[in-house]
Amino acid sequence: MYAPDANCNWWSSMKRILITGAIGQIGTELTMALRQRYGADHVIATDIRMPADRSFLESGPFEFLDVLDPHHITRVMSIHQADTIYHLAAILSAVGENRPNQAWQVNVNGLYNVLEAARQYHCAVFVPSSIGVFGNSTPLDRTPQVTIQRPETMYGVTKLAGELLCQYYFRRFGVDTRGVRFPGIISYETEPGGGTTDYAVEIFIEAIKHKKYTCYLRPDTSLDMMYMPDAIRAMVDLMEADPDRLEHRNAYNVTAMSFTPSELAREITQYVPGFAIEYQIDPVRQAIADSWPNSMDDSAARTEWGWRPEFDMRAMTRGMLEVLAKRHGHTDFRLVSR
Ligand code: AKB
Repeated sequence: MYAPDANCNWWSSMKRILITGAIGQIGTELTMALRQRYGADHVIATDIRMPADRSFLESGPFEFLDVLDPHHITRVMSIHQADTIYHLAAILSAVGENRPNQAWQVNVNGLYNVLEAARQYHCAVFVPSSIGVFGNSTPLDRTPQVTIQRPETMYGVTKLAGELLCQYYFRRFGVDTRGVRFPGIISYETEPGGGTTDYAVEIFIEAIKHKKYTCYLRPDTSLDMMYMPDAIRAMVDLMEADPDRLEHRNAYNVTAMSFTPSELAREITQYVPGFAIEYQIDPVRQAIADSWPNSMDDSAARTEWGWRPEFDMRAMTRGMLEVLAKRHGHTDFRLVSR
């Protein structure tokens, strides 16, 4: 967990952070991490759904908030006097292809409402972008920080529009906007919903439950990925970074590992003997994955705010399986130490 540190005490005594989309895959864990770091009362979790988990609800303030309603955003912000927003409410890539209109509404109009509120209330804003901002005309190996961005999905179009909108609010109005281009995020707490990289979470759950998994991507599809503890650290470190050093603030390439479904399956087999993967390709998600980088160059993030991932595929696989095995009551689960 991302613990409090002595240097942030003065800062946390002032900070009031609002998180949108707090019940989603990233939001659930970010909320708990920020509450631990800055104090429970300083972190206001919001979503359009009520949390199913009681302990989440009891861990600090929660507000129902629809980012499509601008007055609702400003009301909640003024009640809680927020000075920082982590804006996580978004529609992911596969759902976005099914519901392009909703993806535009939430990912662009929702972000616009949040940026407007941030301008009025002098808030800093973190917005996650994605590997989805790249497309087939982008160099897909060691994808540079600054390169061709012609995404072919509605998700990519909205995320790229989001990067530009954030940069516009920074330059035009001085809103302290910052963001990263996240790869697939792997976590055991809350499942992702509607993404192209979701297989890298599903595979662990199915390996523990049934020792087999049917993957919707080809075995040789290489994509960037990141374990949740690194993703949380990326967000917090970027928001605490010295603003004078941030040249590419909207948004930084960040990655931790890059692998294919067959490489991940081989790694899981080291811990779950007999695990079997088969493939039933979903043409929509395969086309999306094919248009995304095989691996990104994240040197700008490393240079400008000290980004360093801690988990590679091996450490992440072990962490995922240890927790999920325990959760599903596999006391005899064979964890082979290597
Ligand atoms: C998705 O697959 O849509 C997301 C992403 C990479 O932005 N996980």
